[in-house]
Amino acid sequence: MSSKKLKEVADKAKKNDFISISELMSGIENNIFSRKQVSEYIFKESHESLKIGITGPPGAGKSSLMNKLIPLIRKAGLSVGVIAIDPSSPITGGSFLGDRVRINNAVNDENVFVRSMGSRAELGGVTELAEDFSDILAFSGKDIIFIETVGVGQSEYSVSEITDLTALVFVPESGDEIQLLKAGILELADIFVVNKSDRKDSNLLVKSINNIISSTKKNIKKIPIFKTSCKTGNGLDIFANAIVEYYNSMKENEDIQNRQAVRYSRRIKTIIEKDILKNFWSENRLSLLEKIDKSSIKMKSPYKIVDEIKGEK
Ligand SMILES: Nc1nc2c(ncn2[C@@H]2O[C@H](COP(=O)(O)OP(=O)(O)OP(=O)(O)O)[C@@H](O)[C@H]2O)c(=O)[nH]1
Ligand SMILES: [Mg+2]
Repeated sequence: MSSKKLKEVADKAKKNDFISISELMSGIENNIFSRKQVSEYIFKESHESLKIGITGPPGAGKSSLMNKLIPLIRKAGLSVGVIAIDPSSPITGGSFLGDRVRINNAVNDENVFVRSMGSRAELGGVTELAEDFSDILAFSGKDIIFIETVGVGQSEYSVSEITDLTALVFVPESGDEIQLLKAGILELADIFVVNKSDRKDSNLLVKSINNIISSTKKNIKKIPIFKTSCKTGNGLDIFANAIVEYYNSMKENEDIQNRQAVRYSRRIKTIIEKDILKNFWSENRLSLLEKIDKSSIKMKSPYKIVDEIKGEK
């Protein structure tokens, strides 16, 4: 794609043109625009947003929560972007959130942009793509950007790497939360949300989360717990106000500033690693790898083959 075309698309995306925002995202996803080129246009102007990871067990109500928070955040005059990483969907690109993801409070609002992503991209690629998408949303002027991921093991870690804050959503009666908390995920949480608080045992859950927090070394007072119900609406305004407050104080929040610096250097490291690998695997080297068959296994140690491949240009 020509850089003239990219400039045109980027200029329009910056003015919040819906189609151009989508075009930039799909362009990166489908290798029509290079990440590097896009980054040159957008990077300097993608630092004003607050990026929040929303993660937790399947069905905890993450999408419902965002759906309810959006109008409240909009009332405070802020715009919203959502990236939902949908592990069950094999489809990447273009698709807007369907019924499954329950975000419909934003259909006619040009200051809300919602994008779902499949997770079929190569390992690590989903996080990288989500990070690029969130930069594009920031560039288009979105103030708050939510990134939803289902908390199944590894994904909490990756979402916390690309966001300013990570909210862990738990529900009473699921039983998963204690396991998750024990597994060290506590270290990643900046905010706890106990959703479905219309159900019984939600106070018990708040209590057990509090117990777990106080039995670890992490500074307890810094992790707030919000009790919400998307069914009755309880607690949603408090949570939404807290998000607006985080946004307003983002520039003075040292934790967030530090986290952004860590993110920046991690990103540089990833780019270097990818670049080196890409340059390494020339056609000739790949063909040596392809020649390996059953007989090679007994003949040569893998180290020997590595030397041979390295010796090739
Ligand atoms: N009772 C009750 N049900 C809720 C609440 N929040 C969400 N739900 C219901 O919980 C189910 C799952 O909600 P989702 O918002 O799709 O949950 P999710 O965490 O985004 O789910 P995945 O993306 O599939 O992991 C839906 O049937 C919602 O209607 C709540 O506060 N109370
Ligand atoms: Mg969801």
